[in-house]
Amino acid sequence: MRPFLGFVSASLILASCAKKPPVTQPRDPSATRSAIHQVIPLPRTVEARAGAGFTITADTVVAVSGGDDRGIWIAKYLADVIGLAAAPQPPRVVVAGGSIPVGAISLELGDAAITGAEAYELTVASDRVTIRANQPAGLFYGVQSFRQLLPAFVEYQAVRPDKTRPVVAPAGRIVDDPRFEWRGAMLDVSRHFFPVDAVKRYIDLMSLYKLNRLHLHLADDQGWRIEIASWPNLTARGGSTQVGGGAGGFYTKEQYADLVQYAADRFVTIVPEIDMPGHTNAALASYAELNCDGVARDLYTGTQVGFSAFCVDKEITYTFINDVVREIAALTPGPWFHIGGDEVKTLTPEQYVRFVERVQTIVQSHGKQMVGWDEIAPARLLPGSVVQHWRPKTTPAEAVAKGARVIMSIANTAYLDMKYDVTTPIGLSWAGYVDVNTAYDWDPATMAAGVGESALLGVEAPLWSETLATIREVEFLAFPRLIGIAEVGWSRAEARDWNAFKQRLGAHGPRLTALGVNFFRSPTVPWKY
Ligand code: TNX
Repeated sequence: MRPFLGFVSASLILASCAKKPPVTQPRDPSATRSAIHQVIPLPRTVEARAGAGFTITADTVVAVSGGDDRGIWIAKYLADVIGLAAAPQPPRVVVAGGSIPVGAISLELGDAAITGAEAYELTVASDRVTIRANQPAGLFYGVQSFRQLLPAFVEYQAVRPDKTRPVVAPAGRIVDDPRFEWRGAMLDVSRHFFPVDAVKRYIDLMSLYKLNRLHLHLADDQGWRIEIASWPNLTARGGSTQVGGGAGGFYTKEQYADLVQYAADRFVTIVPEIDMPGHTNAALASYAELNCDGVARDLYTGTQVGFSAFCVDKEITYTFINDVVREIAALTPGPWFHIGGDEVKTLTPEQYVRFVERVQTIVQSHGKQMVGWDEIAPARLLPGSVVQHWRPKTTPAEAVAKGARVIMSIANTAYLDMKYDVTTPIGLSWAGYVDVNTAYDWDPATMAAGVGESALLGVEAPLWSETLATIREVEFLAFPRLIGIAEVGWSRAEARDWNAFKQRLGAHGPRLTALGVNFFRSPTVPWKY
């Protein structure tokens, strides 16, 4: 009821200013007002308030206070998001000394009532927007929620053709924090290689929905994708092709470091994965000595799995792994190193477990915590090690009993490379079809026996790239399902509901379109245009 009364009073205010040109009146005020109820992921509390919202004009500034360099960076990020939507130049960023200018969008670090490293409070009134958080990550997420209150046309990079529509955020207040600390996406850059700019775009889209981990699957049978100075053939040969025989590619150390920084600026931690002991044909093709028979393998451009494995009883294998982990760890400020460990079909269980335990020691010796696919559960896991659960019908409960924490990525709910339905032209279907509803409507705490809330680090949506050659194809499978998974990771299970989510998701259609995202317009979602 309040929003409706608010709309009436806003109209009266506009009517009383009748001398002003009518161009400041939104064409569809109800749509603007409802934006606060369409934020994704669903915030902890949302309150629409009566009265006019906040209008961005040529005089609007973004003010930072209590902030450090990160606060200023976030303020500039917001100014860039608003861009030219309301004026011939983006809003000015000012560092507020004591007083915050009237009409400012004010980013305030410290003194937030809601605690938590990623928590924030957002208040929109007609004379001011206040985003308050105790940590920079919270400010950034407050900015992402505020962004979603603005009209979708703000997202266009170009100067907008219709300058008669004001840029208004509806009045209200959001107080918010996440359910899980790990809200991830995984991108397989091995089966097909994706250049730095494509990965940056993925990071941009992830951060709009408050995802905070990007797991990069950097090595598999078809390609080795990161420069290792001590073993240069890994990229020279192992990075030279991909599925289908294309040119492949790899990240230089500088490019990887640039990606890490780009992600960190957006509060996304990169989790590098070198899959081993299986899924290693690219390395086995690059160095003969890593094979038990001393013969280098041919490069591989097909899509079979399970045929390759390191020679786990040879010492050079561990010299190699130590060099690789050391070089990647040195470029990776995040605390995790993912060792893969999936689908090993050519080793005995004893060989496999011995290998995982030894590699775990190497990973920890370089200051990182080991993450592995759920096959690692039988190994002796050290404190801090993490299991990524992907196989339907199994449970990593034995790892939980040993103190490990779990990331939920079950293939028949969270795999973005599964087709939506029988008509989807790309993707796989070995785990079944995963429509938007299936990707959204699950609770991580009830998916595997013996893995409850306290055992969960969070959720992650992997995207394997056997069938994906371009970022357009990546987007088609990731969106909108990744948005659903983002909400699974952020929002309380009891507050989530598919029927409500699909309405909110539908309202994001124009925003995704403005961003140029090649998303699947699932017929199960009532898309707005
Ligand atoms: C299984 S999930 C794999 C990958 C494939 C994927 C395709 C996992 C740990 N291993 O090697 O790319 O299926 O969906």
